[in-house]
Amino acid sequence: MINEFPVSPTVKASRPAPAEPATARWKTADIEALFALPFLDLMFRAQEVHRAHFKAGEVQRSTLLSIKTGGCSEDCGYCSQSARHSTGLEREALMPLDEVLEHARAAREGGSSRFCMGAAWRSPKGKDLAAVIEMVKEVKKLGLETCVTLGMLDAEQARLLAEAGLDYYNHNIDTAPGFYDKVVTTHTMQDRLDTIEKVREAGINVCSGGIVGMGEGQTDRAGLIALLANMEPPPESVPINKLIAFPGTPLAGSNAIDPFDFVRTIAVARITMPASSVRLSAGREQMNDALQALCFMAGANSIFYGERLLTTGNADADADMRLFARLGLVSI
Ligand code: SAM
Ligand code: DTB
Ligand code: SF4
Repeated sequence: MINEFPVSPTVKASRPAPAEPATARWKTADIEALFALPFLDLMFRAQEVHRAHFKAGEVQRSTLLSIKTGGCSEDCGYCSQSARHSTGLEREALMPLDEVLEHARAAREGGSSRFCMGAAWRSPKGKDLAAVIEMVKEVKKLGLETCVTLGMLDAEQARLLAEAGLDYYNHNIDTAPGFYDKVVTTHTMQDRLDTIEKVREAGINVCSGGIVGMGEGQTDRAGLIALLANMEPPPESVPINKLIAFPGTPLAGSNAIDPFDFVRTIAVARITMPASSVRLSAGREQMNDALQALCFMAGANSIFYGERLLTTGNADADADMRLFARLGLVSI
């Protein structure tokens, strides 16, 4: 276990944030001011907001499964699954339904309440979407909530997923608008926002968040949170990922984010999106117990649980349950 991260200095945003409408609920500047608060003041405010909206100490668990790994056409700089990076990952076919259900049953037995299926697609093709729809229906029959992340959707695809009873669609905006094209060039932030709008219009809960530690500055982090918090309504679920620097990806050499800046990002998400679940997502395997405890203090009330994320390892499940017991956290 790595106990601490090397600390990178907080850099200035690469570009000025785009102009915000006067009516925006949260101005990037106000969010930057939250980031700039003394750490203990920020944590106190996050706790106040958290306790006004949620039972303190209750944490929801979701289990991830990669149902279609590798060979993706997109060039997202952080991602092990892009066919454009030499990460050594093999392209795999879509997982058969019975195998998916085996994983889902194991997730239910392990105590997860939601099962999230991820596919390395720019967007799903008709035949593939039909297969995923069967997965959603069958996983729901096990009594689990369902979430899928399949890339961009059109309105009809979103409607079909809603009809299948899908509970959540994950589509992260990943970073600030001004930083996005430094990380991804094969699609735009607007493409991401369009999909989120279609998911929302279809009546599916939105799961959208981002990644920190990609070389962005505090203003970029504020821009990411502002975009999420100003959505009408904000996403029901907000995953905050710490970059997993995967060998062979363009971002493999990124300096790790200062762990306190990671905690600050969680706290600012909690304050600006008081009614949303904030998920302490990728990167927990590299975090010690004390840092994770700070993330829960900052208002994280959801985790990915189980031995794997998509292509990388996750924190040990038994160690998670020991940590929950030591901290008096309760799974919901
Ligand atoms: N292809 C779909 C898409 O891009 O939305 C779904 C799968 S994609 C792997 C889902 C999310 O995983 C990304 O939006 C990103 O936030 C997160 N992710 C991918 N690689 C990551 C990494 N190395 N570290 C942290 N988060 C990562
Ligand atoms: C999210 O925000 N994080 C998850 C899930 N949504 C799909 C994915 C994390 C992926 C981490 C790198 C990997 O395992 O490939
Ligand atoms: Fe493809 Fe999604 Fe990875 Fe981007 S993040 S390369 S779209 S799997």
